[in-house]
Amino acid sequence: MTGAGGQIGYALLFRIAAGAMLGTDRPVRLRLLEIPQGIAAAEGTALELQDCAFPLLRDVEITDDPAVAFEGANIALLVGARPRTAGMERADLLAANAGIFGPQGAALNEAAADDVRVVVVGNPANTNALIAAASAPDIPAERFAALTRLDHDRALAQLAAKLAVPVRELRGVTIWGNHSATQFPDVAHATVAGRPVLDALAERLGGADAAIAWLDNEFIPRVAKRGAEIISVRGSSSAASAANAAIAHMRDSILGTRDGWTSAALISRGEYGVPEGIVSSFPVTSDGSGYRIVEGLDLDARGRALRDASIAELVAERDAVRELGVL
Ligand code: NAX
Repeated sequence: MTGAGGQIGYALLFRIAAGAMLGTDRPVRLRLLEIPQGIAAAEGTALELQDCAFPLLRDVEITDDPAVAFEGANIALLVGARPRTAGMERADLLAANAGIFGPQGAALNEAAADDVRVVVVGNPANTNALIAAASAPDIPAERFAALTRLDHDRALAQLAAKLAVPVRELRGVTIWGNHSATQFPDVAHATVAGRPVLDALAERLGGADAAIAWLDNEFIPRVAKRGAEIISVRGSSSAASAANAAIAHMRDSILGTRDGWTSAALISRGEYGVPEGIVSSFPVTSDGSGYRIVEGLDLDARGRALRDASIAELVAERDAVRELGVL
């Protein structure tokens, strides 16, 4: 795990060590990668991990060397990233993160286990995942994902609240596109207790037009901008919910998805007309061997337009990174 001294790291490590990601029968060895300024925070977390006396936790190693961190790694959680600071242009942000995710991808390529699975949490997550995958030519590209499970879970929670149903009754929600405010949370195929969500919303809100208006004016912007809402209320960005989503992403990749599909950002091979080579969020399932894109869903004109706006942003990020000579 990279960025282990940060706030998501603090929310992630204890749950992983307790067995929340791989099950309570699988021992865990943690390798924590930090930059030199973050090492002390990671060391403090390691002391607390020790004090929990987790039965599954075999070993914690802290390093600032990616080659050491990724040696033999089966799972890589790439959380640490360079945040946007005042006055920083998008190109600067992409360049700074390319300087992190390029070398980390190369180190994974050299050192990780043959079965390594990688999820990128650090933002801009989709393009960071693209850079890491491009820097790891020997690792199949489908083993790299960017985290959009938090967006997926936010969408489920908003729908469940509106319909006054338990989250477990919902299926078939999809996040398309970028992990950013342009993402498209799509409920066109979603069901609640087996019935179309659109019908249930229309019934509850007084008609199909009212349902579409709620989706367009409240649901989509609320989910897409939930990160900013958390920052404004909490004073800092999502940490425990992001950690929970990273655990759910990896758990479902390894143990398999149940209850239909979830969302993750994977490298497009042209599915749904998404340009090849872009890391976009899609509907995905896993039988335990890793995520695969669910194909064959219809997207209506409205859905396609919303999704295409996010894809355009991803293409622009990819092009900006190409201009930097990174890809
Ligand atoms: P923090 O700033 O608390 O922690 C980040 C840690 O990463 C720091 O300890 C820093 O020293 C370390 N780091 C920086 N560069 C590194 C490198 N090259 N190698 C190893 N470690 C390095 O941020 P936190 O709140 O933990 O968020 C981490 C990342 O997650 C951010 O990029 C954030 O934007 C992103 N998020 C992504 C989400 C998603 O759903 N994909 C949601 C939550 C979060 O916003």
